[in-house]
Amino acid sequence: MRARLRVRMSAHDAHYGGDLVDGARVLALFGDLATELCIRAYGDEGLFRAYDQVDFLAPVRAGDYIEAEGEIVKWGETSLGMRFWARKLIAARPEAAASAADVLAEPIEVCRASGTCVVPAGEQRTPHRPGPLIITAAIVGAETTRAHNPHLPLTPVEIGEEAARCAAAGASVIHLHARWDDGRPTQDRERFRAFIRAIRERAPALIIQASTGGAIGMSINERCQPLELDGQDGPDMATLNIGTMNFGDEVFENTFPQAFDVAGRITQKGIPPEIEVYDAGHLDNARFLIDKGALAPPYHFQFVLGVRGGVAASRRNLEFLLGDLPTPSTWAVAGVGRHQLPMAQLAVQMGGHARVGLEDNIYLDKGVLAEGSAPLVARVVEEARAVGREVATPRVARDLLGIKS
Ligand code: KMH
Ligand code: ZN
Repeated sequence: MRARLRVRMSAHDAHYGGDLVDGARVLALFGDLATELCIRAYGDEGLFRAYDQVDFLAPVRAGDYIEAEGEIVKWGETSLGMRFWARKLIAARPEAAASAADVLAEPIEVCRASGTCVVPAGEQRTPHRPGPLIITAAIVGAETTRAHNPHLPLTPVEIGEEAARCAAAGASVIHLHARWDDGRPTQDRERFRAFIRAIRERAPALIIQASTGGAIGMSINERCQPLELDGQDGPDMATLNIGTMNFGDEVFENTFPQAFDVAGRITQKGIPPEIEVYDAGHLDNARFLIDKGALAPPYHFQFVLGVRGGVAASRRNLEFLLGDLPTPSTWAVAGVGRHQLPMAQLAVQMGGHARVGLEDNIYLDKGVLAEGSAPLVARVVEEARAVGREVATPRVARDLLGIKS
């Protein structure tokens, strides 16, 4: 949760020689942001208890335009951890002329701080605390190879054990593709059956989300084979891809007739689709399917950000996409490559859900291969703890995603 203010420092604010504004004036802006965040979070102004850090980084003068922002970074029972920053966007230039000012090409950071506010339990009127976090582990995918990462699971036993490790680490959903033992991608129905059985033997509560995207170049019938499995062998949910796009050097084909076809097959099975969004226009495509009655609420979106051919993985792009989300929806983010953990962190902070795993990223840290997807799941759990967010069990995730069984 974020708040923003933009103000012009006036001659009244100048306190020191050279029209210098005192630091307390910027802290007053942070105080107003803290108050807004408390109101947004709990419907009450709350109290600023303490700053744990304040850095004044550049001078502020009368005539400067200052933009200040704050965000909640930790949710406690009654306390809210917050961070603040202020940037100069326009600088007065009295040396050029009494009324001269410059729009700065690069804003200058003038102050940074963090602190804690308190809203007593009895005064929390409208709690907007983010709910439990669903962590999806995309453990295999169709593109990653053993040459990329030797920990990629390929056989039913390896898939089952990897899914169980992810469950133990905190994942509630497994996003599942299938592979042959030699690593070739397949959507073969019987191979999926073997994978699903191997997972359910070891971690029966996990939600299994079958891919209907498969690998580039597969036909829709080929891709949809996991939807032919029923009961204990069938998936709990399935992905729905709704836009044709460049996918690296290839083309991932999902024409409108194909998207309607797959949406129909998923809906007929009585399981919820996860709508995959790789590009800004895909939300409009989703809305088209909704308007035509092919999808029913509540909707669940996965923003797969950072595919070459789709929208880049950035906070700005995520905020833009969220601004156009159909209601009611839940949403998750899957950042690709080095964006995976930063985007997961963002989703955790912003109240969304997160997908991590070797399908989208092979590294745990820069230059350090992840020893499977479970260590990546564990990182997201750490992040959830750091912001005070609960991690959803598979049972809770089933309710949030509208899975019937
Ligand atoms: N393998 C990608 C081309 C999905 O799982 O639904 C598509 C994909 C999407 O992974
Ligand atoms: Zn996938």
